[in-house]
Amino acid sequence: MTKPPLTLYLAAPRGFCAGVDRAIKIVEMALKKWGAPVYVRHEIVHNKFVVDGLRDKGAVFVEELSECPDDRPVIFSAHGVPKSVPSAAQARNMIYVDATCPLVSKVHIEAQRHADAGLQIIMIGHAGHPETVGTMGQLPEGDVLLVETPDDVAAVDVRDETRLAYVTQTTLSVDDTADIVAALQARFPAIIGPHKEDICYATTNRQEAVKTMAPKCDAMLVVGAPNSSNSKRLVEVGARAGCGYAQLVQRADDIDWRALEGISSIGITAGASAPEVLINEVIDAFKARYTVTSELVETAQENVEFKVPRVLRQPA
Ligand code: 10G
Ligand code: SF4
Repeated sequence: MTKPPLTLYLAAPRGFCAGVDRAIKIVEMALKKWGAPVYVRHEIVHNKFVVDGLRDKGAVFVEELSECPDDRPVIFSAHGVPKSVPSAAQARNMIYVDATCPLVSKVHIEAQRHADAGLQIIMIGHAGHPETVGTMGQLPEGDVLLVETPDDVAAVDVRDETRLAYVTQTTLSVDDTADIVAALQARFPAIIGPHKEDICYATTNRQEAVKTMAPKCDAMLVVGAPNSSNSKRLVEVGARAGCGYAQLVQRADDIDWRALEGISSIGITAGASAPEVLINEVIDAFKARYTVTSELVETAQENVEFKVPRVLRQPA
């Protein structure tokens, strides 16, 4: 049987960002330096394949520091942690390595700096997401106000309208965040913030590539996990940019071939925590069913790299 033709658009940039790359390296190097088991507080990045692979090498994933023994090293995930977490590790004399992405740490420092200047902070983020919990946890409980939508901005109850600053999660939708920032600036003209928001280069670039790719595609797949905020935003961005079918898949097994019947083009991208091997698996699944012509949709080139912490660069 001859295979039907299919144009496969591949977004670039896609997949691993510099913060994810560094966080995974930190766990691998910690395992080499200290041997197994090394504990990791929260999924190092939101990807089951990555987590399972590290577990096989001896990493033990837990949600809370209280689940770790005192005498084994612990790593904090790339999403960041409240200040109380390293403090508790210190109090227990534990060896810990913070794999928080430097771009998230930058937001933590920003929040602290605003608070030191006497400003009350409003965070734009998703309630309960570990990055939001970590950033809000840089300051005492209740000090940081959270808004998720422009409606939340209308309802927020601030201490002093003239002494406010905002910070954001790094993986939000660029467009939705612009609306929330505009609502904040309209209600609180004196509010201080970053140049635009704290959304990182990787989030911005992946969303931009999807915006360019989506209108060309009959359908679009985002390789990523259901708990991956940045991956879910890519699905939304694709749908909003005009792609009639945009779906998150963890790997090739998740593809709903029925839903794709009759397509002549497919767009593929991946969230910042999805490894390239899973993207290739998805591409190969299309190649098995279609005569594929591939086209790269490249809207930016990335060359960001972050160093691992010094403790891992030194011999044990
Ligand atoms: O997109 P989220 O924040 O859910 O995380 P992820 O692990 O899927 O991707 C990498 C992004 C971070 C580590 C948060 S800055
Ligand atoms: Fe860092 Fe951005 Fe990657 Fe988050 S998504 S780990 S902020 S580079």
